[in-house]
Amino acid sequence: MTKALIVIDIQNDFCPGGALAVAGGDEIVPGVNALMAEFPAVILTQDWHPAGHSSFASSHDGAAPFSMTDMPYGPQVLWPDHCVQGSDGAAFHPALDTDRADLVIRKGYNPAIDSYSAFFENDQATPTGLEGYLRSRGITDLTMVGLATDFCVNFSATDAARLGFAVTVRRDLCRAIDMEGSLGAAMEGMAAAGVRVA
Ligand code: VGL
Ligand code: ZN
Repeated sequence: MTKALIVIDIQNDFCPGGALAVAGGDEIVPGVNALMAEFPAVILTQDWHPAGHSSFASSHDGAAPFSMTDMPYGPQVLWPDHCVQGSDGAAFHPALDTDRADLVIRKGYNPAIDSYSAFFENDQATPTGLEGYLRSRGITDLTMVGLATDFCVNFSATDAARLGFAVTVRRDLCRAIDMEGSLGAAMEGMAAAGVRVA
């Protein structure tokens, strides 16, 4: 058994003061840094959108942030502009220990498709390459922490479980957006997919 810690999207825009701030997002940083010491492999994900990304409400005439739209691949929440490539908001939280990371995997760079999951874009078909990386290193067990519990952590954890990895989500080291019941739905979805929520 080889295990890895997957640290999801601990970036300035998801922390208080950021463009898509998650309440208490910064509180988890010390605990995440400490947990890295227990893992032989540490992987960071980074939400990384081009300006004018199709998941931004500002790219859709008259659309309000947090409203829904229909994309060719299915329903999609329209977000405030966030994590624009190279911006301060896209940078990792300054206190996050990024030096420990073996790999930083960026996602959401395709202008036409959002990517919550670290494994597949939101069309649930286009791979990011993370699965191949983990398998070629012989990694079978994943622990996930980060932001946001109900979006990127949820999609990453359920995809990983479906791919056959043993997945644990450390709920104490995650924080949620929780819009319109999204946290409850995420907890149910993760349980149904066989994710262990600790
Ligand atoms: C995320 C919404 C949009 C996340 C990323 O990291 O959970 N949520 N982009
Ligand atoms: Zn995003």
